[in-house]
Amino acid sequence: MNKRIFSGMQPTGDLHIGNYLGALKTWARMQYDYEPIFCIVDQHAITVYQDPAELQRKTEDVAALYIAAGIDPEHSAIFVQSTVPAHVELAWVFTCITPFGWLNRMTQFKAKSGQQESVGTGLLCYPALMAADILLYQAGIVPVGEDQAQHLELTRDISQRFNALYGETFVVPETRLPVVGARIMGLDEPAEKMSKSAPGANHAVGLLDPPNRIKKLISRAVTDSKPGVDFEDPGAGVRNLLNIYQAFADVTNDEMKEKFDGMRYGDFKKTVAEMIVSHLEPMQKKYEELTADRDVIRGILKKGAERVTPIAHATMDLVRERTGLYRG
Ligand code: AQP
Repeated sequence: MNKRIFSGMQPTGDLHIGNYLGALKTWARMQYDYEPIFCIVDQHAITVYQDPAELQRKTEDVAALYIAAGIDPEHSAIFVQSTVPAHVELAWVFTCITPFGWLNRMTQFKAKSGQQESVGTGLLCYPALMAADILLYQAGIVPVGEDQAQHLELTRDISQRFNALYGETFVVPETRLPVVGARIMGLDEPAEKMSKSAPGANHAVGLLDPPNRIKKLISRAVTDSKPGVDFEDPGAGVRNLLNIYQAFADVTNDEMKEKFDGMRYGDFKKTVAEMIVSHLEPMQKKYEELTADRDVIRGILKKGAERVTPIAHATMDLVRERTGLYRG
């Protein structure tokens, strides 16, 4: 089996517990059993306008958060997408073989394009770039949250289409979702997934939020009109808080039922908040240490790019050979 894993996050805002439970936690857990490559996808970020200075800073912040969340830079390659130009080179090739209809039906495109007056073509082509990110490294497994599952299916379709047109070239990657925490919902709106770019002040718990804010956010989270936890039939908001607790605590359904069934909402929310704080506090301490000297982060990102570049070049050589792009 192909042991290489690839995944990435956009430096589009403050990472939240959905990003951690849906992706980062799985990355940290899987890393030593695989050959891991983790990317900060800044070219995806600019499909929606980003303040340039903020984007620079956030790119390094996300790298620091990867490490603070348990990604070991000595073992895992961590790098920034735009520092390896082969990503866009391969993305162009994929754009050329991807039917417009495949891109146009992506739910994330529909949601994000609906929020803007003028929609850049990059937002439509985003999944072709994502396919390039993954296939450039011939990754066999891609650990992501559920919202990315549709894009991963498209990546599989693109790899198969390329292979059918030009001959066996790309690994067809598998999606890996966490068993619990694959889709964390907004605290203020449990029908919508928790998102970095959602506007609500009470929407998400940021990975860098201080304990008092976390307690306040959880105490304000939407529940329902029942007096306490109805474990067999919780409302969407309560189910979300149960999921959050279970994903952090790594406990079974039976243990969850035993602990929470019938618990009054005040006590329930206090317990959930304490669980979040106990996990985020050490992460935040590590993050503070890491960001105190940004040269260290920059060094890690440079080394990461140097590690992955030969793999990217080998794939592009093969793609040039297969497609007939001029090699001189
Ligand atoms: N709510 C979520 N629950 C579980 N997993 C989630 N992920 C995102 N939101 C949740 C996972 O986090 C990784 C990073 O995703 P991304 O940076 O590519 O952005 P996204 O998927 O579009 O997530 P956001 O946080 O909502 O960002 P914006 O607002 O910028 O679009 C992915 O593995 C994703 O599945």
